Parts: sequence; C-alpha cells; structure tokens
Amino acid sequence: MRKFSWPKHSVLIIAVIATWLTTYIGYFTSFNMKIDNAMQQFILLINPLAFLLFIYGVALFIKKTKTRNRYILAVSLITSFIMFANAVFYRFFTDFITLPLLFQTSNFADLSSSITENLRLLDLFFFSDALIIFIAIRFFKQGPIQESSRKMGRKVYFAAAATLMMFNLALAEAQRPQLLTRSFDRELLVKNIGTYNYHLYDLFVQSKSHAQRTFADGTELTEIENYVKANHAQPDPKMFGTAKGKNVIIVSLESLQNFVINNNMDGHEITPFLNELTNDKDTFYFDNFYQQTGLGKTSDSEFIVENSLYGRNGSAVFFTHSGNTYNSLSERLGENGYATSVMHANSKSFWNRDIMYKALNVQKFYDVDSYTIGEDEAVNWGMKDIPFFHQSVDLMKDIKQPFATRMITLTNHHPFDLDEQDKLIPEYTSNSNTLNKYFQTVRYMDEAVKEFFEDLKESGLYEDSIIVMYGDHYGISENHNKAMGMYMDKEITPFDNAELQKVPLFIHMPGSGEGKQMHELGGQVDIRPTILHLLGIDTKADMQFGSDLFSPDREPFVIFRDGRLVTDKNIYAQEICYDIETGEPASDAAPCKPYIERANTELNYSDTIINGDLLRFKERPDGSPELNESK
Ligand code: GP9
Ligand code: MN
Repeated sequence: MRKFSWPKHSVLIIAVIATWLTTYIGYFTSFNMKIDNAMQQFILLINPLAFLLFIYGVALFIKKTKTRNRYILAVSLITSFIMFANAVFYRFFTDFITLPLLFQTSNFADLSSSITENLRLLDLFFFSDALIIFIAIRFFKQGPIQESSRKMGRKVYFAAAATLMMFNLALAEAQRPQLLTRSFDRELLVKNIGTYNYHLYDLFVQSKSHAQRTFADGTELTEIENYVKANHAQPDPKMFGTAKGKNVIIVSLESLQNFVINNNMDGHEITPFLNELTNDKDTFYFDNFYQQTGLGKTSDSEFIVENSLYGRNGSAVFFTHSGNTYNSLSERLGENGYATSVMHANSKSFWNRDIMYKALNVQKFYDVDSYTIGEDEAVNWGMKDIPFFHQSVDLMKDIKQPFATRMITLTNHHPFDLDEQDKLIPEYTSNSNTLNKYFQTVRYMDEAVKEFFEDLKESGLYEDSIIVMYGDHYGISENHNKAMGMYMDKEITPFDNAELQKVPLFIHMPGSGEGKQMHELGGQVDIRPTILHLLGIDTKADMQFGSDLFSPDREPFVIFRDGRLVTDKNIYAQEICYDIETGEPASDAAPCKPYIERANTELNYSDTIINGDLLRFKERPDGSPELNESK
C-alpha cells in the first residue's frame, strides 16, 4: 500500500500552497479591495492560510491514500467554487456573498437572470489549484510513513495552524479593534480574516439568529404590547400635524456630542451655526437628549431612529438581524405617500446597509455611487461633508415630494483628520490627539450644515421641509477621560461619562416661529414618534419604546444600551445611583431601583422582539400581516 510521506513532497502541501495562491491572486483579480498599508497587505497574504491548513489537514486523519486524495481534491473544488461564486457575485453586487443576501428572493432572481453575463473565461483560474492537485495526485509517487511519526507530525501541523490562526486574528484585531463583535463591513472581514473564515463567521452569525427566530411563535408579543401601550404618550394636540405634508430631512451628525454646543475651545466658537439654531425661532433644540447606541454605532442610531427599538448587546443588529420584519419609520412614511431614501457617500455594504435598508423598506439608497467625488473632496473616511451636502441637495431636487430622506455625514469621524484648508480653528492641546483634532472636525461639520441650509434655501425645498438633526453617538470615548477632564476642568467620573452621552437634537421647522430650547429628558428612541406626530401620523398601534418629545404626559426616562439610565432625578452608572443635581452618589439609592428593573425589562423586550423576529406576527392597522420583501 502506498503511504503518504509527510511532510515532504506531499499532495497536501501542494494543495495548501496552490489554493493559498489562487485565493490570494483572486483577491486582486476579482475584488476591488482598498489596501491602505503594508500591514494590511501582509494580513491579506496570510489570511487564507490557517483555514486551508485546517481543512486540508483533515486529510492527515484519512488512512487510505485514495480516499485521502479524493478528500483533498474535493476540498480544492469547494474552495475554488467559493472564490468563483464570490467573484461572480461581486461583479454584480460589489459585495461578498452573505447568507441573507442569497436568500432575499429579489436578489436571487436578479442574480440568476444575469449570471451568464457575469461569467468570465478567466474565472476558470479559480479552479487551477484543483487542476494542479489533480496532476500531483496522478503523477506524484507518495512514499509510506511510520504511524508514530504520523501522529507526531499531525500534532506539530495543527499546532502550527492554530498558531497561525491566532497570529492572523491578533493582527486583524490590531488593525481593526472589535472586528468580530461589530462586523463593520464584509470587505473588512474578508480583508482581515479571509474569505473562508468570513463565510464560517457569517454562517455562525446567521444560524444563531435563525435558531432564535425558529423557536419564537409570537406569544411573547402580547405581554410586550401591553407594556408598550401602557407607556404610550398621547401627542400634544398643539404640535400634532404641524408639519403635515412637509418633506422630512433627517441628518445624522457624525460623532457630535452636546458638550461642544454653545461652547468654546481656547476662545474659538466650535459650532457657530448650530449655536445660532439653538436660539432660532424656527428651531426646537433639545439639550437634555441622549444617544443610546451600542457596538453598532452609526448603524445602531439608524436602527433606533427607524424602529424605536434598541440595538443589540455585543453585536451590530444591522448585521445580525437584517432579515427581520420591522415597522420602520421609512415604512410608515412610505405608506403615507412619502418617497423614502437614505443618502450616505460610503460604500453601500458598510454596516450591511444595502441589505438592512430593504428590511426597513427604505425605497432608495443614494450610496457613494450616487456622488462624484472630485479632487480634494475626500478626507479621512471618504467624501467630505460639504460636497456631500451640496450634491445631496441636487439629488433631492429630483425626488418626488413629499420625500423623507436620512442623510449620514462622515467627516467628523475618528481619527478626525482634515485637510489643511478645512481647518477653521486651531487644534486643542492636551495629551489626546483625538480630542485635539475633534474640535476642528466638529467646526468643519458645522460649516457644512450651514452651507446645507443655504443650499436648501436656494433650491426652493427649504420652506416645504422640516430638518431633524441629531448626534449619532459619542466621538470621544472614555479612553480620553484625562484630556476631557482637562477641557472641562474637572475630574471625569462615571456620572460625567454618562452625561457626556448627551447628543444635540435639532428639530427645525421653517416658518413655525414657535422654536425654543427644550430641556425635556429624551433619547434617540423618541425620535420616531416625535417625527410621525409632527407629520400628523398616529403611532398608537406601533411597537415602539420611545415617546413623543413634545407630549405633555411622557415620562422623563432614558435607557442606555448597556443598562445605564437617566431620570429627572438620578443617573445610574457603574452600579452607583447618582444625584442628578449634585453629580454625587445619592444618599438614598432607592429611587434608582425601580428604574433599573424597568430598564432591564425594556431592553429584554426589545431583544425578544429582535431575536424572535416578532414583528412578523404583528398585524398591521388594516388587519393584514406584515409583509417583508425578504421573506
Ligand atoms: C460609515 C459611517 C461611520 O458608513 O456611518 O460609522 P461609525 O463608525 O460611526 O459607526
Ligand atoms: Mn457614526
């Protein structure tokens, strides 16, 4: 009997190398991935290897040469097919395959009708490793090896593969902290952990969600519905419908925290335009308003605004539950005759937006391809806010009215880089480079918003629109407490960290004349009902946790995704009940207790709805079940 002579001259080694190379070369020929530095290049090179060592390594347990060779050949065909399928898919969708995308019937129809058009002769290249392996098997003489050295070799082999995998993950984590918990973008995953591991990861994430969904039958819905009904706040009749029929423009202000509003940095005004708005007769400015996002950051804020539900703990709901049924703001507006869209000059797959927006029934996504990015018009993460706003107004002119669009800005994003000509104020000086530059990018964003308002006025859209603007999440994390403390001239406590989660909310209603500063305590979950009520759309039957910020009977209570909470009397953070007036631990912690429980209940309810995809069981106001394109 011919035996495998490990480690030299084996089919196994040839297979690993051949598939490794075809995969690596395929990355360049078939996908348009942005590689920023030598380290990323290196990660790309090594990322297929550990997986291939493992999967081909199973062959080491197969005694019969013939079976072993067949196994190796089968693996090479499967890996080739995965790369090939991704290449074809990418040509069509500029995206990597993900299970929910594959199962969205509309996508599948699109894909199958054009699959032949997307095939290229060169795609055969992906199978060249299989061919090489086949030749090796046919013409390679493999010598026998001892059983003892086989066992020893196996151990060394798998230890090496595991080490390589750890090494790869460590490099990926250094390049992109929290890559696996937050997901970010399929391209980032492929770039850092490789196509094959990415598919395993995708399979894991999707099957976890799928299993939870399977066991849900809608019985939990009644209890949650009762809770939601009991907490529903009736709209203020004076405000209800005051913006009826107007276009709605919702602007997500990247990383904007409230502490910069009406504030200075070394004598420089940080947000002159937004400051003006805080005293504007047509603007309601909420200065006691909190962000409620988790790891999903911008995408979580979008999720909260659309659904008045909380994001998920420990992962980005935009990735984990993009196949669910939702009663989104966009859907409700669509039903009420609005043309709904999102404008964001980034690649459509970032935060899985392209897929999630379908579940949210956003009718049109103006992604980076809808914009022309001229020279000097990109910095940091992509298109600068000023040209983004300019071109967005041009796009808006062509949308049928009334429209509702959500715009997502980008320039004021970590690491807060700017071109010289866009720096309108100097840097701050502290030990935190991040905070130092933050003031400058915020100042730039303020300028962008100012120009946006001017453009809207020029376009004639201004009078017929309301503009809602909110900070999506913090820009300065707790890692910069020392520098923040220096800026605020105090030591930052957990109480301050919670308060720093305040983001500004502006509701600008041209011609209203009623605008004022609002000190009502609220959070991002309150945006959906507030907007709908201003437009004269009722939300009584909606499964939502927020309540109208103008409603006289709403409860002052904000829950953070991590369980911290704020009431009109206390802040509960790091298991301490603080007095809101003094910022000191309260002498009596009892007032926090019922709220801690309430916060848990509400977060659990939100998770239950999302995990069980419960809204698919909810009847619409007209009695028909929810319809979702992706089902
Ligand atoms: C990316 C942008 C930023 O498209 O929304 O996301 P973030 O990192 O802030 O969550
Ligand atoms: Mn953001």
